[in-house]
Formats: sequence, structure tokens, C-alpha cells
Amino acid sequence: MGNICIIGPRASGKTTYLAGLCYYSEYGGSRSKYTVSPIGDESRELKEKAEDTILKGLSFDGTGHYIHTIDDLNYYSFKIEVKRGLFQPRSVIILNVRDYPGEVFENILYASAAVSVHEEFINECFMSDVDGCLLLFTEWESSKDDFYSQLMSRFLGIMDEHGRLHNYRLAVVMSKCERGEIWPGRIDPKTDLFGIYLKKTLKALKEGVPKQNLAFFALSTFGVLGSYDPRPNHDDALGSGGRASTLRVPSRWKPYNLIEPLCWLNREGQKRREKIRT
Ligand SMILES: Nc1nc2c(ncn2[C@@H]2O[C@H](COP(=O)(O)OP(=O)(O)OP(=O)(O)O)[C@@H](O)[C@H]2O)c(=O)[nH]1
Ligand SMILES: [Mg+2]
Repeated sequence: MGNICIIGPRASGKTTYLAGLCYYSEYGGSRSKYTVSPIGDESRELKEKAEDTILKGLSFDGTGHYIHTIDDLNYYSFKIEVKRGLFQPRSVIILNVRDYPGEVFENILYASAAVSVHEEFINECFMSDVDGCLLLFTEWESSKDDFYSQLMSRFLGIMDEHGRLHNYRLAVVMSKCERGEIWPGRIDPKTDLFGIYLKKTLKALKEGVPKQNLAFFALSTFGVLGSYDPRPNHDDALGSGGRASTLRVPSRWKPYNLIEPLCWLNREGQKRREKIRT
């Protein structure tokens, strides 16, 4: 895979997702088996950060509120080897990704190109070697639908300005899907999560992005307590209105669906690169 961007509003779980991906380096779940090998010191340190934070029942601080340039942000590289079925070939994904703060994404509605961090973020998102992005949403309450749909309309406008409207993949994700109200919707998130709670956002995306470049997923870095125990493995942090939570039982930590959106982005990205070569 070329580069992908991981973006989304504040507190949508981006940093925790990357840490979970790195900590869960050997995963033998029912859907796909995978191994994650960090490349470089920054990526190796992320595994320790996951141990010191998630496993200790703590939560990451919001990313870089006071950055001056995107070079101030952590940049991670991982080699991910995925084995799906017994007879399926193994695929290797090289994931290069910067941990952006949610502010830079939310600010696309307000910021002017004169703000350099904003400009750097947009330029990096749509560079020609970026196949697409993993877009994490977290708030499913319908009151958020107006804001998310405006954000997406603006994002699609910027995609178009950069000539990427027809050659950029969007893996649209509902994060923290272990939450009881939305856990049943994880099976078909397009219909049962976006189609019910975030109708305008879904409409903006469906109208703006070619069908083959758009897919919907649900994932949870924390997961549920067990295969036969669907209680969410999280505790809400007091006073955060459900935005901040911590892992409830570290010994039963099992993320859900972390790798699937990456596999889809990788598959589609490969097709694009083959097309460019021929
Ligand atoms: N319930 C639940 N909470 C989660 C999950 N993943 C992350 N969180 C919590 O959500 C809050 C925000 O997570 P972050 O990873 O800091 O979110 P972020 O998108 O990086 O936020 P910014 O850096 O501010 O943009 C933290 O309290 C996390 O512990 C999850 O899978 N389930
Ligand atoms: Mg963050």
C-alpha cells in the first residue's frame, strides 16, 4: 500500500486505533490473522505507549493542540502481513501514517488556506502517492449529522480541487462500535448505522464519491468482553459526556475489525497503481 491518511473529528479514536494496531501485533481473530511489525523508533515506542496508557486503564491526551507544522506530529510506519483464508495468498501492507489531531480535520470548514498547518494537512492528504483515507467518525447521534455532512461536503470539494474526486478511496468508519446502542449495527454499518443515524452524511458521500471508491466499516479498538459476552469493554470517563473512555478489563482486550478497512484500502490502491503503470 502507498500512504494513507487517518483522519476524523476530535476524540474519534485515531491515536488509540494506531496504538491498538501496534500493540495487537499478533492477531488470530476469526476473520483474518495478521501480524504488525513497527518500522522505526517512533513506531516501536507506540507499542510501549499502548502498554502504559490503554492497558493501565488510562486514555490518550488529545493530539497536538498547539502544533506549528505537521512535522511536529508523530509519523508511524508499520508492515502488516495479513492471512485471510487457508487458500488465500498472504498480503503485505506497508502503512505510513501521520497521527493528525481532529482539529485540523474539523477546521476545514472554517480555516483559510493561509493557515499553514491546514494547508500542509490538505496537501499531504491529497498527495499523488496517497491512495485514500481512513475516516473515523464516532458520534452517531443524529444531532451530529448536519455537522458531519457539512464537513464531508467541504472535504469532497477540496478533493475535487486537488483532482482526486475520482481516484481517492474513502474507508468511512464508525469507531468505538462496541457501544451497546450501535454494536448490532456493526454487521452492515452503511445501512444500520450511517443509513439510520447519519443520513445526510451518507447522502453527501454517496452523491460525491464513485461507488467503487467508497466503503463503510465499523471498528472498535477496545472491543467487547468476549465472543459470548457482548458487554462493551470500556468505562466512560466521568464528565466527558461519553467522549473519553478507558479499557475496562485489560485481560479481556480484543479489538474488533481493526484491519479490515486497511485491507480494503490496500486492495483498491493496488488496482489504482496497476492502472497507472499500464
Ligand atoms: N469506548 C471506546 N473508547 C475509545 C475507543 N478508542 C478510543 N477511545 C477513547 O476515545 C477518546 C479519544 O481517543 P483518541 O485516540 O485520543 O482520539 P483522537 O481521534 O486521537 O483525538 P484527537 O487527537 O483529539 O483528534 C479516549 O478517551 C479513548 O480512550 C474505543 O474503541 N472504544
Ligand atoms: Mg489523537
